[in-house]
Amino acid sequence: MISAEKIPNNVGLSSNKRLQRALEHWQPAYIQWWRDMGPQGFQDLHQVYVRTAVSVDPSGWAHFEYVKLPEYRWGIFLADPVHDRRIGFGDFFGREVWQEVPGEFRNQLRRLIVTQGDTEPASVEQQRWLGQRCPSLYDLRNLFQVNVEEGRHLWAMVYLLHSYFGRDGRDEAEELLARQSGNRDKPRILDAFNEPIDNWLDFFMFTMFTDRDGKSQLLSLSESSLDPLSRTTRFMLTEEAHHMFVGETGVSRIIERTCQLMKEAGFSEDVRKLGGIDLPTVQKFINLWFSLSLDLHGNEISTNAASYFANGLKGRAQEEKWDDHVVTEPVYELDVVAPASGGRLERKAVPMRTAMNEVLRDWYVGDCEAGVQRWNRVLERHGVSDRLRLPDRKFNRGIGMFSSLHFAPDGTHLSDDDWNRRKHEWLPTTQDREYLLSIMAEPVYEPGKFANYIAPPLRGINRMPIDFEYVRTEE
Ligand code: BYC
Repeated sequence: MISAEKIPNNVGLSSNKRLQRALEHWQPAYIQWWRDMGPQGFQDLHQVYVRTAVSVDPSGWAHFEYVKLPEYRWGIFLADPVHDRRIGFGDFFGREVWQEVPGEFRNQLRRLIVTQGDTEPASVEQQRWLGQRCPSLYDLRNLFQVNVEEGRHLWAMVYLLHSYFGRDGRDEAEELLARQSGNRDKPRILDAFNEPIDNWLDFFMFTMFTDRDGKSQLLSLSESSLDPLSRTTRFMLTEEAHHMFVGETGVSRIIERTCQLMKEAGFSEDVRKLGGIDLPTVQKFINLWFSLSLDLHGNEISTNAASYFANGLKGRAQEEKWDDHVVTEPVYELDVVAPASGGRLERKAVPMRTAMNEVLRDWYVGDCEAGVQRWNRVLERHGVSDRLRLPDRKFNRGIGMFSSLHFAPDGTHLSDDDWNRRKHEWLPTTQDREYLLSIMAEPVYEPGKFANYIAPPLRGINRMPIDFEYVRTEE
C-alpha cells in the first residue's frame, strides 16, 4: 500500500511510537548525509525517472515516477512472512525462527548487520561524482536508481538496528553516517568500499562484481534464523538484481562498441585511437574488481563463519539446495599455502563449517563466470577471437591466506620482484585511468545520445524509448 506516512513502510511503524520517533530523528541526519555525500550536482534541480518501492507485492515495488533525489521515498519494506518458517540450518535446525534477537547472539548479529549496512552508504559515496561524466541520460538514471536503492538498503539495516538493538543500535546507526568511503581516519569497514569509483568502467565493474557479492551475502543472510533480517534481505535482493543488470549490460555495451571500433580500425586492437576502450583495459578492470570482491567474502577458514552457521545467523546461498543442513561431519577440501614453502600449495581438508566463507565464494565465482561467458558471446558474435576471463582466485588478494603472497592471473606464484615488475600488465595503471577520464570528460546529457565508447542499450527502462528524457531539469 502507498503510505502517506513520513517514512513509507509495511512494518506498522505508526503503531510503534518509540521506534517511529527514533527513525524520524535519524531521518534528517540521513537526508543531510545524502545531500553532502550523495550524487554531486543532482540534488534539487533535477528530476529523475526512478522506480520506487511503495509495497512489496510485484505491482508495488515497480512503481515509476519522476522525483528529485532528496525526495525519494526511502522506506522500510520487509518481504511477506513465510507461514511457520523454521530455522533452515545449523545447531537449531528445524526450530521456530526468532522474531527477537536472542541475547547470546546479539553481538554477532549486530556485527553482521552493521557490516552489511556500512556497504550501502559507502557505495553511494564512492559513486558521487559519476553524474558529471555520464555516457547518457539512460545511464545517468540507472546510476541514480542504484544510488537511491543503496540508500534504501541502509534504511533497511538501520530499521533492524533501531528495532532490535536499543541504545547500541541507535549509536551504530549514527556511525553508519559518520564513516566515509576512503576517509583516512574513519574509513568504511570493508576494503572494496574505500576504493574510488571515478570512471564508468569502474562503476559497471563494481555493479557487476561487488553488487554480486551483495547478492551472495544477502542470499546467505536471507536464510537467517532472525526472521526480520531474513525478510528485509529477501526484499533487498529484488532490488539488487537491477544493479547487476546495470553492471553486466554496461560492460557488455562497452564490449559491443569496442568490437565495432575494432572492425572500423581493420580489426586492430588499438581502439584507443578511435576513442574506445580496448579489451586489455576491460580485462584489467575485471581483474581488479573480481579480486576485490572475492576479498569481501572474508577468510577462507573462519571461526566466525563457523559460528554464524552453527547459530543459524548466516547460512549458505540457497540452503534448500543442500542435503545436509547441520553439517557437523563433512569436510571441505581446499588449497592452502604450505608453511614456509615459498608459495607451494597443498590440499587440506577442514571442517566444512569453518569453510562457509569459501563455500559462499564458490557460489559467487560460478555466478561471475556465467556473466563473463555472456560477455564473451558478444566477442564471438563479432568474430573477435580474444576472450575475457576471470583471474585465478589467488590473484591480487588482500584478505585471506593468499594475501601474503603474489600470484599471476593464471594462478602462478610470483616473487615480490616479479609481481612489482608485472602487476601493471594485469591491473589498471594511472595512465589507464587517465585515458578513461579523458574520454569521459564531457558528460552526455542529450536524450538518445551516447558517448563514443559505449553502445546504446537494447531497450529503454520500463518500456520507455531509449531517447526518453530519463533525467530532466526542472522547468
Ligand atoms: N575488508 O573471520 P573473517 C553489498 C575482517 S556487499 C576488511 O573472515 P568474517 C553491497 C573481518 O572484519 C555485501 N576486513 O571475518 C555491494 C574480521 O576482522 P576482526 C556486504 C575484512 O567475520 C555493492 C577479520 O577480517 N555484506 O551488500 O567472517 C553496493 C576476520 O575475518 C574483510 C556483508 O559483508 C574485508 N574484505 O568476515 C552496496 C555481510 N573481510 O573483527 C552494497 C556481512 C574480513 O577480526 N558480513 N575482514 O578485526 C559478513 O558476513 C562478514 O563480516 C564477512 C567476513 C563476509 C565480511
